[in-house]
Amino acid sequence: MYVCDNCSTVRILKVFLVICLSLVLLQYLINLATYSYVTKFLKDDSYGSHNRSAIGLFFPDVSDFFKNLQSVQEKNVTRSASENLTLPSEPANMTEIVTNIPSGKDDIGNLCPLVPPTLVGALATYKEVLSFEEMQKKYPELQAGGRYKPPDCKSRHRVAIIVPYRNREDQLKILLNNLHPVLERQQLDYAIYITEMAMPTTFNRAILMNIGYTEALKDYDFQCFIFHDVDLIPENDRNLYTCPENPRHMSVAIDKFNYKLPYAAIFGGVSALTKEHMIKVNGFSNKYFGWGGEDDDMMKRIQLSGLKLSRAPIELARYKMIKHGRDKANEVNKQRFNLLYAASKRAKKDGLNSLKYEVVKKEYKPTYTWVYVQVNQKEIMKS
Ligand code: UDH
Ligand code: MN
Repeated sequence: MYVCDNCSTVRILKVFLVICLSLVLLQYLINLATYSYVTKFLKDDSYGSHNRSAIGLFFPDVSDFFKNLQSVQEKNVTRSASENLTLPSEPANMTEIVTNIPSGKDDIGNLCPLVPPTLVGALATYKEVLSFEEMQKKYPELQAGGRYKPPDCKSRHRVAIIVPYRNREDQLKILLNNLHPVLERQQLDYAIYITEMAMPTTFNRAILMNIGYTEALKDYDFQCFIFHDVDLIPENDRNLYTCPENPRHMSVAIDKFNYKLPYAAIFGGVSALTKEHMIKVNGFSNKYFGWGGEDDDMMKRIQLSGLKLSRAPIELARYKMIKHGRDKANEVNKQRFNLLYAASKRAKKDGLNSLKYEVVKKEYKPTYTWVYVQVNQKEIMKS
């Protein structure tokens, strides 16, 4: 009978081999599951399909998938001359920076300079919460509704800042106190709109941005719209609140995300679109009730309509996010992946052209315009 002298070593080797094979199999299954989830999410998305071929058939590597996604994404990013501008010596390319030169020959001579002369660059942000009365005293140059125009020249940019809002009064006060001086130094013809929705409806950031856009246009011929989270405080006034040729993502570097983009295709936080862009993409989807997805949906609309993504330069586009937890009426939207999956199909009929809401109050307060609305979630989700 054959006697094995090395039986224990062979047994150990066998066990080792079985463990290795199981680990490889497990990793394969996990990758496969994650991969099918990610591709489902990007199914009707051009860079999704573009990258599928780059992935190995048997061991799909999800991290490679994301790397490829990012590189394709970056090719789509345009940096305009104005966005790379170093101040004050290098004047920007006029066609890029100008949101809209006011019409009429008389105005041309008195246009504000291409590069606002009083910008200071990196800012120390104000953390204290001033009362609205204190703010009114601090910014007496503001007109009703939080409106401003440079006193000595004709602004090149008519900009509405739209802030979707609910139950964050201290954050709102901090934002206003930081934003007004920046926008004034940028010599903008601007107003700040705070759009709020009545309880108990689940919060819907995107519909509030569509409503802000619509209500601002009823007041003035704004050309450029900056959609702005209430908790993001700009750290550099050279991050211009203007609209370039393509939709621009502005909150590129946020302290909460270690001043890096959390993912390549992000469009949330602060973003800039012209009136023409908004019409072309049919605004935001109205159907995202709860947290998440609405900015990714807009990203799809931008791609779909042939526009490119422009990003503000990372050195300037720096923001502090005021610390906050998850709000009760803004629970994570569990429907968001289903909505995103069909985003391209919905874009033409769900947006500005299907927007329904009721204005409960519209008040031109000393430091901002307040638009308080009621929306009908059931009706919106049905249509
Ligand atoms: N908001 C309110 N009140 C609420 C909920 C939201 O005012 O109860 C507004 C506010 O402007 C806020 C914005 O909606 O800044 C976004 O909500 P959030 O600050 O709770 O979102 P969060 O900071 O998201 O978690 C940051 C972007 C994460 C990546 C985007 C994923 N697609
Ligand atoms: Mn936030």
